[in-house]
Amino acid sequence: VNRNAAFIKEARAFLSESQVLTDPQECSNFGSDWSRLSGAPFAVALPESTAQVAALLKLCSELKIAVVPSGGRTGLVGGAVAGKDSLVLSLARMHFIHKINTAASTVRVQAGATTQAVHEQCEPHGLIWPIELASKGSCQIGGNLATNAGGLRVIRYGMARKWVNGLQIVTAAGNIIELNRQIEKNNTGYDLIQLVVGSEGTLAVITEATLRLTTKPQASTVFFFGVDSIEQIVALLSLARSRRFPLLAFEFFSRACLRSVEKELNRASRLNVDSAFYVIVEMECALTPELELWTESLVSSKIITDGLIAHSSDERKQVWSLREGITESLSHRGGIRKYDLSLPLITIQNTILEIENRIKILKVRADVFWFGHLGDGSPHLNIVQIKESTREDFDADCDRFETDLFKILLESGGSISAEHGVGLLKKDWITYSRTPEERAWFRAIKNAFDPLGILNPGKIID
Ligand code: 2HG
Ligand code: ZN
Repeated sequence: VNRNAAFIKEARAFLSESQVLTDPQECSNFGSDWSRLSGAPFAVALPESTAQVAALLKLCSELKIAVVPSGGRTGLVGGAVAGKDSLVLSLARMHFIHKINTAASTVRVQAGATTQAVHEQCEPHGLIWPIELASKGSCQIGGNLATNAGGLRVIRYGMARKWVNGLQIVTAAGNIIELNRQIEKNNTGYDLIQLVVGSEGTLAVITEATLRLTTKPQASTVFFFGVDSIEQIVALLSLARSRRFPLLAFEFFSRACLRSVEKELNRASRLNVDSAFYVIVEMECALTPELELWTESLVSSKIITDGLIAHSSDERKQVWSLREGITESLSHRGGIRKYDLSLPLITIQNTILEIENRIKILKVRADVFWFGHLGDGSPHLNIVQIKESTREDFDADCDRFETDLFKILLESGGSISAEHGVGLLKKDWITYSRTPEERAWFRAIKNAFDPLGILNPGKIID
């Protein structure tokens, strides 16, 4: 407590009044993310320059204060949740975006720029930073990189780590380090940029990044299909891939997800046949008569139950809004557990069936929602409390189920987290995805970067 008071006094010597927040309501906002956990830091700092970030970290090192680096806080595993005696270091005021370097096809941005603002900056140049997230209006580049964000275009472009050339970081001790400011090639030993990317704020604070850009697809076609089973979705994936155009997206959701979006957000599907699952395929090519014939052949060969091609940009938006609205539509219903599974595609159907069976056998009193990135082998499973169940029963049911779920993942060669990271919520299960040797390296690396253990303590591993 004395340390906290000392921090506030000293921080106010180099930050303005509005850059250090201590109001409990504001602290709890900044200390929480989109996961079911919430936090209550003692203060929030809003630096406006890298020098101020460095000064803050120096001070926190001296006083041994835990620091939770903070972006748009749209994460789902509690990675940005801040404990009682910690400081939230928000990058929100550092959102400058430099001019696009068209020759290099890169852009230098401060960590607090929102993903959407970066997209908008690139648009007039025919370039994209290809990380496409439903939360792009709120999430920030620093957070995208710190969590190695995935999203809706991973099948085409990979995750965020592929789209960064340089990072400016501030270490726990308060030193500013440039990791490959703007050159393309730098084959000089360990790749520290890639170590920091995905480290969830446990190794350093990202203050700036040089993002790698690519050209906007020349054309794309959006298909919306109804299908009866996961098996058919995988068959459809094979067929879509053999069209020899790159897939920009291959997303799925269950009937229950569609109902939820229809009911909660007033959106509607234009398919006529009611199906167990729906699939959005976006192909990087213009619509041709051949593709229309292909869609018809999918119906006649019973791979799909129904299908349509989005012809106008409104229709495309309408199809995508069904998928993008799922998380929001499920968010006001009481208890919710979110699982972000990564599975080998060859056995994905059996594993999903096994998980469904387990939910039944364990009599989990909840509604079940499957959706997400089937083309990447990464379905999301959301389990939502029903009215007939109390919060206590729901939590107890889920806790029992979780233990079995993660065992199933281990046995199937999957991962407990595909794209959402580990944070606090998946930490207890990391042994299912990482060996003892890997975890020992994690600790050694953490110790090398942050010997006092002040950066986002308790996240990923203890
Ligand atoms: C998505 O793919 C996000 O829409 C959110 O990763 C997933 O809410 C979820 O479980
Ligand atoms: Zn996702």
